Amino acid sequence: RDARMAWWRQARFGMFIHWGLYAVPAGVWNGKPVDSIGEWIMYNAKIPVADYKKLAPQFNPIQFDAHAWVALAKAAGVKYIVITAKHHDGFAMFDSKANPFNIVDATPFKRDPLKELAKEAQKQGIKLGFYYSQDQDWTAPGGAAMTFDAKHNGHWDEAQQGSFANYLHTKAIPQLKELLSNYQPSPAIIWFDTPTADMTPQLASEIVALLNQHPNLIWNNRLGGGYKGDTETPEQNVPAQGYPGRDWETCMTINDTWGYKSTDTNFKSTQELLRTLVDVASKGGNLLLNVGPDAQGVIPAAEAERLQAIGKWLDVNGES
Ligand code: FUL
Repeated sequence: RDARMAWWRQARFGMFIHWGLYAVPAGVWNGKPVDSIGEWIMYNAKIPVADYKKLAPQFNPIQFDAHAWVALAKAAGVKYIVITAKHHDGFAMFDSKANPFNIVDATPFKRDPLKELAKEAQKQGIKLGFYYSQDQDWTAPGGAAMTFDAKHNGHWDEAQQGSFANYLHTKAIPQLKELLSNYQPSPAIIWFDTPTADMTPQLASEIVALLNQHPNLIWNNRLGGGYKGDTETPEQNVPAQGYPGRDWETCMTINDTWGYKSTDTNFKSTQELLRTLVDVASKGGNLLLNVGPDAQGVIPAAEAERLQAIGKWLDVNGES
């Protein structure tokens, strides 16, 4: 385990990328701004599955440039990138044979950004990990939803009804297999998220059996089913004492959203971000700092500028 975690412990700084179909509405639905984080727009606006799926033909991020994204990450001084392969909306940002609701089959773009990023990451010498929402999937029958409002088990559309086990067996596990075997090099990290009670220990153990076939893989504490994973994942905060005896990584947004929102310009200053990075590092953790590229495939300038400024500071004051 120590050998497996060695690079990660030294890394200290990573770049999170939340990119998906939600970048198309960018926080606005039917002409009205939708409150809260951009990648939750389907949930917060209770968008029917069929309507949400209509976003796919509109998604054509022709300005996406894997080389530029990885070069920005390098300039920022991060040692790894974690990108959303599939968020809670169920849309796969990769070439998936397991499910047609993906960027290659359902959009005019037809390219696999994860493949392009894997190649660039290898070329430029940086690790790449995939975020995968294994539990919540709002467009797959049986995919879970959070139950803040308890109504229909958190769902709002008949099309979401179904068996969670069936969803796992027909979509989540097959897609995880694709992510673990179709990329060169294979991902360094799988970043799970928002486990619900649907993820029983038995079902989670099926995923763990798959993960165990990849001995160098690092995965976080959000699988569910009682599994602790390799890393603690405080969100939008730095724990006062860190996590003695555990590896941990604070994930944080630069503004207030993870997925792109056209109206969110509440960017933290470079100074504040640097203080957070130093605070995290001094307590023995990693900082996974998020950017939310837009529907054209561009990382917002205000975010890119801050990353570059952090990298400049690290060049002068950092260890490496
Ligand atoms: C949360 C998710 O629900 C957010 O959308 C985001 O991905 C964040 C990193 O984790 O729990």
